[in-house]
Amino acid sequence: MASFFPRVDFLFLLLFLFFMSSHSLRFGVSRRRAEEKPFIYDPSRVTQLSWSPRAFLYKGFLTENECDHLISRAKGKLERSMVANRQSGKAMLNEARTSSGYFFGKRQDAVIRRIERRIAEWTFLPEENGEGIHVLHYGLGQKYDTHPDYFQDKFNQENGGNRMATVLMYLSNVRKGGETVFPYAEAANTQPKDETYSECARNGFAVKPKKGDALLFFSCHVNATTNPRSVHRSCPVIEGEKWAATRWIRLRSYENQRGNNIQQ
Ligand code: PD2
Ligand code: ZN
Repeated sequence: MASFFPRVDFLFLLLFLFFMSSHSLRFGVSRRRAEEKPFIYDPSRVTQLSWSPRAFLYKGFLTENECDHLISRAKGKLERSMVANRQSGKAMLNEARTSSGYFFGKRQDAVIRRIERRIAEWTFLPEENGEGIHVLHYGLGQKYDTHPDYFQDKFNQENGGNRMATVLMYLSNVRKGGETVFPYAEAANTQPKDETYSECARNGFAVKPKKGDALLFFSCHVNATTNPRSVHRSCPVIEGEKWAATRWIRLRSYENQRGNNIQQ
């Protein structure tokens, strides 16, 4: 009888361990751990789209959960997007841009920190040069007409210099429309397009939004002068809605002396 009790204890311990491991699987602990694995750049997922402007697409750059996290943290805080005035740099309402948006602070939470680090690892551009991630929402018919991401005024370049590159992350799929189009890209009219592209995307190099994908393009040449071929537009959403997030990267360190709330 005396030797029976230790064996019961042992069986109980085994049952306990089994319960704990299935419990953590069920509640996503191991899935969360998997997502926190260090980012390993996978060149097979990156396509070079154009040399002028330099533009690249990374398939599956963000996980589904990361996309949903950015959307849920921005929802409820969105404000109508503004456009910087060319001369004064003042942010103003403009019918050319009808989306709404929300700026996160840099390193605002653990998921955002992880994404900011991943962007620096992919682009080889310093994390400190990045602005806070900006979430954008486009409802039906909403768009952003052709514009550059670089500034033409002096005021918006005081902190960190001009915007040299943009990482645009698509946080949702869009049933129709919502393409990002580069009308003056060197590859503009060689891209084959079928009827799944909207009318707005017919002229220019077009990228269709796909949840998790990230588009990197450079607004400046390697000598830091601005590249007018980098201008682009976001086509009106025709069916569904579009969520995206931008990370604008400056020529120099951008560490928030004036806040991150620059709108263009
Ligand atoms: O939402 C887009 O596709 C997009 C594309 C290019 C947005 C912006 N630029 C922007 O907000 O500057
Ligand atoms: Zn833009």
